[in-house]
Amino acid sequence: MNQSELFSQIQQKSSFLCVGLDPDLEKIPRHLLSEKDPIFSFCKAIIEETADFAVAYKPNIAFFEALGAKGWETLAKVSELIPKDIFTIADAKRGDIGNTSKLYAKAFFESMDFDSVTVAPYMGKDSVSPFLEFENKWVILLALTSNPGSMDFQLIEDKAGKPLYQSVLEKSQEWGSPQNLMYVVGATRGELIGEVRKIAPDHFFLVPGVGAQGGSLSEVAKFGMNSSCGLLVNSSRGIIYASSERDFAQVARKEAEKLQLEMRELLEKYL
Ligand code: OMP
Repeated sequence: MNQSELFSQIQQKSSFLCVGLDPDLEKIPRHLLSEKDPIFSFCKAIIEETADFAVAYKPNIAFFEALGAKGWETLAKVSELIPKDIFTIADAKRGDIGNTSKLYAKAFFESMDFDSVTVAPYMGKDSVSPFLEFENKWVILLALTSNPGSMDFQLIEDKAGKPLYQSVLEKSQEWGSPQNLMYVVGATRGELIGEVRKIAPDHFFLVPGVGAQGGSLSEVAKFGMNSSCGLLVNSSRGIIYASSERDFAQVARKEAEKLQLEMRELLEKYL
C-alpha cells in the first residue's frame, strides 16, 4: 500500500487507528483454550469486530514466534484474514548485516506479504536499506520509543547537544523517503512528538503507547498530525484485552470505536 492509498483509507474511515495483535495464551479468554488454534480464533474474532474502525493491524511477531512452528503458521493464517485495504505491520524489530536483513525483508514482504516491518536503526544504513528495496513496502524505524529504557540511549546528547534519536531521524532520511519510511514515536513522549515532527515533517509515524501505557491521543494529534494525517496510533492491550469474557470481541469493538470517534474529532480539528 502506498502513502496516498493509506491517507485515503484514513479519510474514508475517519480513523488513524492501528489495532495491535499481541495474543497471549495466558491472557486470552479461557473458553478459547479448547479451540484447535486458540490464538487464531482470538485474532479472527478481534479482526472481524474491529475492522470497521482500523486502518492498520500490527501483529507483534514475538507473541506468535513464542509458540514455535505452530505460531508461525498461525501468524500466516492471521495475516491472510486481514482485509486487503487495511495496512499491515509486522512488528518484528529486525535489522542485521545487509545480507541477513535482505532475508528478513523477504520473510515479511514476500513469504508473508506484510506492507511494513518495524526495524531497529542501531546497525546503520546497510542493515536498513535492504528493507527499503521492495516496491510499495515500508520500513518503520524505531526513533523515540515509548518504554522507560528509551532514556538509556535515545536521549543521550552528542557534543553539540543533539539527542541520539534526532541523529537517527536526520541520517535515516538519506536512506528512504516519506513514501517508504515511517518512524516509531511513542505516545508516552507527548512533549517530544512536536520535535520529531519538525525534523520529519512528511513522514508517517507509528505511535504506540496509548491505552495500557497511558499516552494521550489528543497530545499525539496536537503535536504530531500533518496535512496527510501522518499518524498511525496503535493500541494493543487496551482493545484486545478489554474483556476476558465471552463478549471479548464485542467489547474490543466498543474500545476501537471509542478511539475512532475521538480520532474523527481530531482529524476534523487539525486536518
Ligand atoms: P500496548 O501497550 O498493549 O498498547 O502495546 C503496545 C505495542 O506496541 C506492543 O506490541 C509493543 O511491542 C509495541 N511498541 C511499544 O509499545 N513501544 C514502542 O516504542 C514501539 C512499539 C512498536 O514498535 O510497535
